[in-house]
Amino acid sequence: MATKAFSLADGKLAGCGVGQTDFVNTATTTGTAPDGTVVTDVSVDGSDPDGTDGDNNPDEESGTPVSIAPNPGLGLAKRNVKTELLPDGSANVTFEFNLENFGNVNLNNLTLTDDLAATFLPLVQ
Ligand SMILES: [Ca+2]
Ligand SMILES: [Ca+2]
Repeated sequence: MATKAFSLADGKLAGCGVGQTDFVNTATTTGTAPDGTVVTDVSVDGSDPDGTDGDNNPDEESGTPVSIAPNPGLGLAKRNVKTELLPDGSANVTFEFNLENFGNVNLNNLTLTDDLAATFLPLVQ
């Protein structure tokens, strides 16, 4: 038996399907004999292509489960979009906030707090 290990894009699963950490997947192999006969098989979960029955027939097919550990991550960026000086000496300041889920699970109960008073007091009205 010849065995060759393959990796998928250097082992990195892009995105990992945010909100999903459990997957089931099958692979397909195909080969062509010298007489042109094409043979193919769909994978069976485990390390033996013959499955567990030992009958020299690889007709078993089953998905291989993959579980990726939950890895929550959240990022926040804030920028000053515009600052307008008003005739009365006050200012209107417009901020933009961008939140990004950097993890592989959904996040609930998101909150965003910007304590303007901590920075601009006593300017905040
Ligand atoms: Ca078999
Ligand atoms: Ca098979």
